[in-house]
Amino acid sequence: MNNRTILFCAVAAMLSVSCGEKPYGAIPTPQQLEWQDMEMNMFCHFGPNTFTGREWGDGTEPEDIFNPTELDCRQWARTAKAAGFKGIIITAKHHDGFCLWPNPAAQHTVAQSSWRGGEGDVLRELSDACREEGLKFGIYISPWDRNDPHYGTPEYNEVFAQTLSNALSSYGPVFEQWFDGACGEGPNGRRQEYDWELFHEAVFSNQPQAVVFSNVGPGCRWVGNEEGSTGETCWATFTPSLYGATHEQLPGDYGTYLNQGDAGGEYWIPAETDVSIRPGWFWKESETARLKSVDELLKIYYESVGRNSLLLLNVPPDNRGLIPRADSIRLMEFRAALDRIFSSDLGTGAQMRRTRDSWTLTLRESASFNRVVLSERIALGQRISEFNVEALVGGEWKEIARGTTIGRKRILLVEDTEASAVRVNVTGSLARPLLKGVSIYYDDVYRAAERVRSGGDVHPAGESIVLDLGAVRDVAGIQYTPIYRGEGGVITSFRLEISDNGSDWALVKEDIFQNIVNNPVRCEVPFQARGRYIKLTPTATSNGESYGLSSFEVLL
Ligand code: FUL
Repeated sequence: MNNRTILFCAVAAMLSVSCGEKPYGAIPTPQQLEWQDMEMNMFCHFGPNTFTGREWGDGTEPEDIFNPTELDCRQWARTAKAAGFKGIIITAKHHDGFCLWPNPAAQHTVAQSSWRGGEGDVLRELSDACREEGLKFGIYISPWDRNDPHYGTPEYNEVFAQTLSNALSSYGPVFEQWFDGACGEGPNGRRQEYDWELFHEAVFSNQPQAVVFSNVGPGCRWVGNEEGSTGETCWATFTPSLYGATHEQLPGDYGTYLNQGDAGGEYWIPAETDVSIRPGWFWKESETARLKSVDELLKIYYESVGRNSLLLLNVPPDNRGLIPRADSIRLMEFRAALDRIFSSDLGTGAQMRRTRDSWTLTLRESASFNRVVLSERIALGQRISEFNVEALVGGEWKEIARGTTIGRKRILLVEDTEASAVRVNVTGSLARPLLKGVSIYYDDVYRAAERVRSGGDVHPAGESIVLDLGAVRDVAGIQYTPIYRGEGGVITSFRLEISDNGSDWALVKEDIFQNIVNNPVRCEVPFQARGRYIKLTPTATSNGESYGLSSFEVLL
């Protein structure tokens, strides 16, 4: 057999696995399939805002403000690799127009700054570092530009296309081109009619394989929020014209439909969930205390990767040009949690049998699990629209979960279950359902937290916070995160009470939050109690007048 025959046999064997099935509806390109399999990428917001503490620079910042004294993109890449990310996307040009590379089409770039004598190039250093670490390299470039004098005139389209061509032809393969849809010009601001055909031509003539992100694709779509949450129903298929969309412009309140996509939609445009590990997108010293916890990151993972989306997690380098130690430690904790949960499939060695639209996994011996992971053969289209999962517990089938879409990966959080078999019944499908895999795991790390006032607030010193869990439940503790936008004092001592009915309270604990004034980070108070309402009453605050509440969470 020569090489070509071996290759032919291998391909024939692979195809026969799909049992002669024909694709249904819109299907992914090979690049989109590969992109979806990346699961988690790292976003790096870096630029003048890193030095001014702003989220949106106005474009008047002097070039010299960009001055990372210890820039080391290899440290970013090593951190990303160790955390399990498969690629890095860098804000090569944010809304302030400053280019992190010497872009000949602009006058507001690293070349005009005194950083490294005008010879520095962040894209060069990061693309090299990604290559060395085996990571893919992606570029964010904002069409909205608050610096470029052409913005708002037809000439800008030409300038922007040159900018794209330059960035995309100078640093090797680019796996994703990220077009930010934001524009905050306001009613009297400049208006730019973007020439998307020209922009796409600039991208694809230089990077034919690139997956293009925008509100409406064509490679992948925004998930519709920046909180890290994909719809429980999430189709990779999407029909932008249903919503009157023109390229990246989507009228009205589009969050929901981006979040869910369309069943049987016209195009394959899977969702990408972008969210920051910190409250803001750019690094700020003051936000180090407000890094997302491992539980919050796991929740984001479950609600993005676990709901048929790719997770793009922003980890912003600081003003030295390094990923801060605290963020890096948090990433490693997150990685360790994922490894602990998902490194052993408790269904290994089980037998899988299909009868009509049900798949039964008979375990070698009964196992305890609380996560069920399903996947659909998406290369042939996304089909399943409704299903349930049953477990064989003590000889009886018991429903443990219900859902709508599956897609590339669906992770179901179920109660702790000890069973000898697991059955997935597809009860709705746009075409013959093709389930690819069923696996089960035990997660002993994640503790779901009910959250009150996630937006934060400042409260008068004596005011209690009450959280209603909706039903009497076992409670494992609370978490208090102080400081809301730097306002208000912090709670230094407290009383915690619990109640079944909201009027008869039992004391759970009276205590102090240790070292909270000097280190106002999230404080955890573990305890075991049962009830429906939890009340936190401050008995003292640092300024005697008020307290800031970033969040109050109950651990279940
Ligand atoms: C938004 C931007 O306005 C933010 O600054 C950030 O870049 C985020 C990823 O996208 O639309």
